[in-house]
Amino acid sequence: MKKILIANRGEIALRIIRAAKDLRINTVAVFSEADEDSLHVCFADESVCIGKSPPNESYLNIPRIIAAAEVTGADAIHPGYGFLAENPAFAEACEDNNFIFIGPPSGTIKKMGDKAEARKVMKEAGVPVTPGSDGVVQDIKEGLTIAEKIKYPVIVKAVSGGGGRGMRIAKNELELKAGFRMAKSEAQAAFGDNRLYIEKFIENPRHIEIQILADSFGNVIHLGERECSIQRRHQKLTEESPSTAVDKKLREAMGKAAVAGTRQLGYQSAGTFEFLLETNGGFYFMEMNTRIQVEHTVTEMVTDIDLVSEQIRIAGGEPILTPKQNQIHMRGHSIEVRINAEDHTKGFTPRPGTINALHFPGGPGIRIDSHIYQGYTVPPHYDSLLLKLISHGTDREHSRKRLLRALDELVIRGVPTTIPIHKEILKHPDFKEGKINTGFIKKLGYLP
Ligand code: MV4
Repeated sequence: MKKILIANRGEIALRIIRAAKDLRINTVAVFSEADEDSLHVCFADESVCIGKSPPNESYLNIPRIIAAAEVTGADAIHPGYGFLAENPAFAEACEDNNFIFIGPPSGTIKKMGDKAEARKVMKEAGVPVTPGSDGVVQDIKEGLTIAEKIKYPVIVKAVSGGGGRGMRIAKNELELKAGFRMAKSEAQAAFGDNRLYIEKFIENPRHIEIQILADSFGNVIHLGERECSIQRRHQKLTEESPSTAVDKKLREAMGKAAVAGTRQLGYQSAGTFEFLLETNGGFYFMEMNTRIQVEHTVTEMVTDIDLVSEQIRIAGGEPILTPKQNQIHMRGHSIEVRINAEDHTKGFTPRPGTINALHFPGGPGIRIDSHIYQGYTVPPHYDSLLLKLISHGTDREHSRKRLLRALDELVIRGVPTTIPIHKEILKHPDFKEGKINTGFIKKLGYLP
């Protein structure tokens, strides 16, 4: 592999360029008209404008990206996260045009995109799944039968959903009848696929995910967990590794399940298993993410493994640098906060604008992944992530204090940011004690 085209923008485009530089691989940036003055264009060896600002005309436009790879002579394409990262048609287009897709085989993306199929594959691998339907639920009559068997509350989910879209909770028959119909029409409108499935609804779970790496030599390892329970509207705000809810025994059980699922699927690349963790310690497979994730950084901090570099190596046919599970050690504790240009007092509304003053914190145990600079204008067309601030310390309290110190040093003027809410979260007595679940942000009172 000599030249990678990065089919993305923002901080993740920079992250990929950095990994490529460390591996002595050349880079091509693609950009929209809105991103002409962005750092990923500056830092890449070459760049190509692929269209106007709306994502459909640029970062989501498969033919333009393939054409940019052809004219620049790239031999591989990294999709980053979001945009085309989990679009099987894009991975297939790369494969068909003889570009290495830096991610898993397109067939595995397709399989995990079908959430009913994903459940089936994981069940076959012995991964615990929530009680629920065997695949698609054809009609409400079948739905009612299943719900009676697994007992209410249940949750109706769209087969093509994920990330929280197209779900309905039902506490009884009446709610299920209404919820089933609404979920069906919502799923049809959102995904052009009205197929549904049903699961037992787990109340106030934690969202815990396991990072895996799998190469073409049959090496499959897990890199421990990330605690991602602090979310609003299915968008994560704070992530950490390790989780206060996971001990060595549970980590081994969840890791073993993730490795078994990875092998069953024939998956190769970096990937993530999302689990729901019950208060009693039971865990259930929810979804598999076939991309590099925003929060991969906390795993990098505690394992000292460069996940993007591993992703590139694996796609290039090389083995994982640390291919054996007993070589993986988690050291200390890492916390990440996502700082967005938005007004958290107005329901987290995005507020694009120009950054007219900027100061980044530093010092021991602090990492910043960001594409912003003084004078940078946050465009309105894409998500409003400004920077990821990540701390590392010997233990959770050390990491928490370092992150608060860094948040106090951080100055961003010109756009409102989520800095204040992060300070509030980190100082909250429940957070300090590690007493968090997916209801945490609602409890703070910022959401309806
Ligand atoms: C669930 C659940 C409870 N029980 N499934 C939300 C995102 C999507 N991946 C699935 N989600 C959930 N699925 C069962 N059987 C609760 C959620 C859920 C959730 C999960 C993780 C983090 C935050 C959440 C917020 C609301 C609901």
